[in-house]
Amino acid sequence: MEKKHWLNRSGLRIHPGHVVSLCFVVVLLFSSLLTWREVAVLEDSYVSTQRNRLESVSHTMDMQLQFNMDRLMFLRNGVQAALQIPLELESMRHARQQFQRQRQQEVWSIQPGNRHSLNLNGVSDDFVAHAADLNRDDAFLNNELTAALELGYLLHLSSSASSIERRTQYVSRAGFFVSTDSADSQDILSHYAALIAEPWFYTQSARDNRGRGIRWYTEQGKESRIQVITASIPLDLQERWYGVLAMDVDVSALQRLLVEAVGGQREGMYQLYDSQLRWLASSVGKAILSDEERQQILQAAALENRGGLLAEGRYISWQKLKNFDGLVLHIHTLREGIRGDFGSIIIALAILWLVFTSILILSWIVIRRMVSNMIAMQQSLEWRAWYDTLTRLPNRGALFDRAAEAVAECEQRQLPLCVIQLDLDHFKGINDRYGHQAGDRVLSHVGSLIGSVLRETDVAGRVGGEEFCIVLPNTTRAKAYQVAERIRSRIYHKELLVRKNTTLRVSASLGVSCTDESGRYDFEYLQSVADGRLYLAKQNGRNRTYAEG
Ligand code: GH3
Ligand code: MG
Ligand code: MG
Repeated sequence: MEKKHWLNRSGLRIHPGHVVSLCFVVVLLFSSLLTWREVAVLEDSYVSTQRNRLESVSHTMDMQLQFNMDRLMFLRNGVQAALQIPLELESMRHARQQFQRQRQQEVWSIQPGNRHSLNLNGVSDDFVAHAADLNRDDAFLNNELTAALELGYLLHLSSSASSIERRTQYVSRAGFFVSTDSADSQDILSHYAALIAEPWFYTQSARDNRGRGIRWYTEQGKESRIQVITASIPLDLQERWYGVLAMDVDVSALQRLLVEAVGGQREGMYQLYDSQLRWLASSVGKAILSDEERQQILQAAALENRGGLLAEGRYISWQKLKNFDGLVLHIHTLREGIRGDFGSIIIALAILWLVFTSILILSWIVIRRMVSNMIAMQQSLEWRAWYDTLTRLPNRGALFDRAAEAVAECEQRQLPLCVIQLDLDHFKGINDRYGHQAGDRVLSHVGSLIGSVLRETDVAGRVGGEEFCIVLPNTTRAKAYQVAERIRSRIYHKELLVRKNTTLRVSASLGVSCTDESGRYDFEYLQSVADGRLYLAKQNGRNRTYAEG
């Protein structure tokens, strides 16, 4: 009778080893999940720290740029006011007269009478008449000339060496300009022709710039590096486009602004790009964006004002500026990140996870081994409880149990059942002559011989020292006699080597009893009848089978 060693609850068969493994896997999963969550939270806070740093740099830059944008707006509003109500000064009238005298000349220049204003430089009526975007309409010209002179005052008085602007100009569609850079007065014709060919001038028509606000223009110079960027705003009054106010800003000045804004922050590199993601300035070093990163940021910047991406071992966060048509980037390599606080926490977490996982795996191996040892021990104990270790046949208790089951079943189905009792002949003598060990070998040999003769449904067991009992369900007495005889003959004819050069022949006496004699389905009764016949066999010479008497 083999009992299962499985845990058997609510119909589920679960191997204890599997339960242990499952528990360890769950613990490992949970610990990994927790570590992963921790890393994700850390990563979020790392990203937000980087963004906050970038935001503070962008904000500082925006504040600086705001001043210049406000100045451009202030100049535009001033010129608009002057267009509406022009100052009627003697010097203005004089300048207008000068213009009327010179307007046919290829180039002309009007110098106001004092040194507090800037020159008006212009081209001929003929030039204006032949250029597409230009228009010299006398009805508006006087006011515009006066306003441009007033602008000259404003520009002259408000120029500041610390400002980031290199030059501010007003370029009129009526064929003249005012510039804070006096060098522009030297070759008026080619300078003006160049001005009206600039995108920041010709894309400021009402159709091209519907918002009429400030726009930034970056122009790639002859060298690959951009030197100057231009903020320009159209000048309109009563739906008439007079010209364009433009402020050139040196990229080196923006670089200065960026470095000032970055201040003492040493982690990573800050960079300034225009809206097309052309590099303008860096806090340290040069541009290092790959084409792929450039594409990714351009796509994201079309939808968002700020963002970040992890690429090629570095984290890039970016933010659009409010007062400049461009972005500030913060590039932080993972190596720098690892050297920082976040890196050390993540490394500590990874080491913790590794140590924990190793301990877990080690204890899993130990516990699994313990569990399988326990199961093997339990199996062996269970087997020993039901089997005889020498003959490997069921022991007395197991045989009685199984015999009772077989008897009950045959009784229920009214089938014949036979019992054979077997006792080895002169076994004491074998022990005495060849030793106890040889006797044991004989017992083991006889056990396997009996087992080899029986059917699946038959039960054989060792019921005493050298006594065996065999239960044959659904078997008639005649058939049982044949089986008993076969067993007896096999035992007798199979010689056994007990020592070197010494073989031994054993014999057994057998008694057979059967239910078809008395009709009694009672195992103890059947066994006692078989025992009686075994006794007869012993008395009548041994090595024989008795099935009656
Ligand atoms: P008989 O033909 O009348 O049966 O003679 P016998 O010598 O076999 O007599 P009996 O059945 O009384 O003797 C049984 C002997 O079997 C006694 C004991 O020494 C021996 N024996 C019982 N169990 C074991 C065992 O496990 N190992 C060994 N070697 N001998 C055993
Ligand atoms: Mg005996
Ligand atoms: Mg005996």
